[in-house]
Amino acid sequence: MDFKGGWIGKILRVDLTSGKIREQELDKDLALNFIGGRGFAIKILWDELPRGIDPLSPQNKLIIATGPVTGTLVPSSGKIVIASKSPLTGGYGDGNIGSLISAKLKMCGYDAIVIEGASPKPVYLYVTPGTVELRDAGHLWGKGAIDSDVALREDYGHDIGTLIIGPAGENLVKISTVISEFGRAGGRPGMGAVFGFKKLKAIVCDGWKDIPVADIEKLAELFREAVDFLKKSPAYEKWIHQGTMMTIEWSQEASVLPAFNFSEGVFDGYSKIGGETMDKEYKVLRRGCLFCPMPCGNVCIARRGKYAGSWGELDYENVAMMGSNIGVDSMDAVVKMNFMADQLGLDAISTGSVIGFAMNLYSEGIISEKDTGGLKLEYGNPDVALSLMEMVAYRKGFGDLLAEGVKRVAEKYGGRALEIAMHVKGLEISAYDCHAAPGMALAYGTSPIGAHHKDAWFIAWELKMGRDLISREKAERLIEMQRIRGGIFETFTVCRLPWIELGLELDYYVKAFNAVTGLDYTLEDHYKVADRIYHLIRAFWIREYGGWSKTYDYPPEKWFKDPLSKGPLAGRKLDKEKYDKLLMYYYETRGWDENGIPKKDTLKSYGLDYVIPELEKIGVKLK
Ligand code: PTT
Ligand code: SF4
Repeated sequence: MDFKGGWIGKILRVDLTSGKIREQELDKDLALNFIGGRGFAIKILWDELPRGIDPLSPQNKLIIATGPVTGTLVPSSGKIVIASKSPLTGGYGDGNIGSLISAKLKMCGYDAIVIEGASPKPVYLYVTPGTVELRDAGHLWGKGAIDSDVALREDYGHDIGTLIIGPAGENLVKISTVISEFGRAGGRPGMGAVFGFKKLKAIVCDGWKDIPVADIEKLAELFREAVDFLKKSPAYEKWIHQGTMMTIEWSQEASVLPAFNFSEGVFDGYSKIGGETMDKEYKVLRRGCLFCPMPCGNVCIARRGKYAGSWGELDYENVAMMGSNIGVDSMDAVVKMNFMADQLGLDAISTGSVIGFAMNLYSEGIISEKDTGGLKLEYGNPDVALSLMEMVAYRKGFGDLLAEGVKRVAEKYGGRALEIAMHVKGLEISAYDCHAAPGMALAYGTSPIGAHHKDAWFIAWELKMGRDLISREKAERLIEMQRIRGGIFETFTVCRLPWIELGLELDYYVKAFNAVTGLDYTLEDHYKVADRIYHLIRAFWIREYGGWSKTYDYPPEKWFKDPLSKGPLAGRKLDKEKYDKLLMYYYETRGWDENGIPKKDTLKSYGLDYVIPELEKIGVKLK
């Protein structure tokens, strides 16, 4: 198909086993019905992955996908999706990273890369317009992700786009992620380990070709309007000073700041690790992704004590999970841990969760020094946390078990350990406590990759609607949010923060999409694409799991069983009957049955008829 703009029209296929590289035309239907990013990823994985393959085997595929708007004059359009069958969850997994590689890949002439097979020796993929090569990565293997990025830039110059793994990915740690540009991370559900199994240390893209745009005058006009709007936003100044870090104070106020492995929603030392303290005492540099007029990267330097001199780029999730969630109230220590997570290529959220979980097991006497190799896993000790991070990344001693993620650790100990393991479908929960937030718990429960706030940071909308409200409207609002965040932003692929934080209207994105592509899509059309993607991702999980039960969409037992003991909401916990009610409203609105399986009519009305025989073939009963 001739695309008027946005899409380049080509997918790069790389087989690491044979070393064969080929180009494939981008299918028109794929572009029009799945748009890009996550949409491309799920359709390719659904079509091409045989059921039941081991995610850490040559049969798994890695999809690196941009969208039509990526790298164009749309604010904050420097994002790219990394997706695969997840070794952590066994289901669909993806992450979205802000990195120059997003635009650079398109400037090399490709919308996406599909990586198959596994290389016999460490390699990296080097792409420019006219060159696609697998190059020896022997000198990088074993190096930290940040050090490897420096080494690659010494060879190829500063303007390259990179995706890199650290030792954690190389060692097949299931909570490993992919790193770029010294402080960007994406691919929480073990995407680092998928790179590692394939012996793919990095992808480097250095393109210079134009990205076609259907109506450049219109797009430029829209860009000017958007930048003007964002800069005039009353929230702009605070945002560029603190970015997501302002959420520490907000979460404390709302009693959703995770503390002590999600036992509490408030933390006494919150201000020491908060956005205000960071801005006044630690931040040394503001940095941003491509074409971002509201840069939120908080590069910080540790000032005091033994961690002084360490640096790291701080975001709310990292600080909450490696701070309050493990009882640490030192910003200096959190900066150090953040650096270590990036260097080792560990996902900071899952790392904070697995360490908090180990500390919780220790505090409840489920494990002791006998299990940990002598380490006393007391909350609040950053040295212990840093030791554990190394042990996890290199799979040493007790770290080898933690490297498997919270779910598998819990399965080893059983009983109470299963109740206090904070994950959904195997993905560790990101940083919002839900003892008194059933709607946010539902957002985690129904997120298409396991417990992550990416698809629905529903907590803010929920507080406006009322924490205790259990209604169909709440489930409908959640789905609306999933359509926007998990659909529009993950397919376009652009950063959602201008919309959610500074209020850039959705209508703007619809107009920008049309100016870039020359199409005439409405918001409803994009919602339909988003729903199609949700149904297909759900079908992927069902196919892998061999069926479905509503319990797979439940949040952890801890939130139902152990009430909060501190703060204004002390005594509160989730109620299972009420959660079930919300979940049923959710299923009904989505057109899924009472077990969470999409109905035949639903699949047909989204053009997903081909899913029906695939699921029936494995004995799934569709209504
Ligand atoms: C994302 C997850 C997040 S979400 C954070 S902080 W956040 C953590 N960051 C990590 C990190 O850093 N180092 C590390 N070793 N591990 C980390 N794990 C955690 O990873 C991110 C911003 C942020 S900061 C958010 S919310 C938004 N996410 C977006 C998204 O998902 N989609 C989209 N279209 N736009 C988004 N904009 C924002 O981007 P995962 P980034 Mg990331 C150091 O991908 O797997 O979803 O993990 O992308 O480039 O780092 O920017 O309070
Ligand atoms: Fe990147 Fe932050 Fe800008 Fe989003 S708002 S594009 S995460 S710098």
